[in-house]
Amino acid sequence: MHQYRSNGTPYIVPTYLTERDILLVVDVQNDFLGGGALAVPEGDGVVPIVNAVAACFAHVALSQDWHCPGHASFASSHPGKHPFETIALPYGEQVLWPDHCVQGTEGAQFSAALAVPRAEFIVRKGYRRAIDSYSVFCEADRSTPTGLTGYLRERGFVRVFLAGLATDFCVAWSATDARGAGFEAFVIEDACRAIDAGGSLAAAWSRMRDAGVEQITSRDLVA
Ligand code: VGL
Ligand code: ZN
Repeated sequence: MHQYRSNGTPYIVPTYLTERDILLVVDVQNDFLGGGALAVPEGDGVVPIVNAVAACFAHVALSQDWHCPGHASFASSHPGKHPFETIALPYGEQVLWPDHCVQGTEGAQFSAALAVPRAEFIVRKGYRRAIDSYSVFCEADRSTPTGLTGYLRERGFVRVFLAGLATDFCVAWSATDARGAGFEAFVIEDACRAIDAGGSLAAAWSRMRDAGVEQITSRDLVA
């Protein structure tokens, strides 16, 4: 079945899910939720939607932002720098963040309200001190793989559906990298929330559309 985006171009609605589809739940961790160190506006709103959508999938994987203390993406690691400023790192420009998702901390744990007990795989990322990783597939140096591509290929998945936080960073980078790795990619828009700093959300959707990422909603999946 075809439906049409607001600009008139068609996209294919996944009317049914198969054994070759996997839901990738991106970074639904306490630090990105209300009261967290890097709370995404209205981030908590994704949790019930993710829970409902996950029930439709035979296969679910989770990602977990998992930084070491003193990580290069933390403003606190760069004297005189403040969160949301940028800095030049060897691999390019890096946005600096408040300390967040530090390994083993409560902030790095998945939300207690996330109810996806069937998740089969957890990908951790951003654990190398000198390299950030928005993408669940490939770190910010654009060459260090997380291993997820190999996992998904070995399991025979064809379509990757993405939900979680944040739309304009980890979800967007993961979705475009999923396309680059040869998967079909669908972002479930209402199951995501954005940081949206300096136009980052519009820029992310533009990059995703250029990469062939499909934009759907949970209503396309949940009857
Ligand atoms: C994220 C900023 C820093 C995300 C992770 O999950 O979108 N954003 N680390
Ligand atoms: Zn991070």
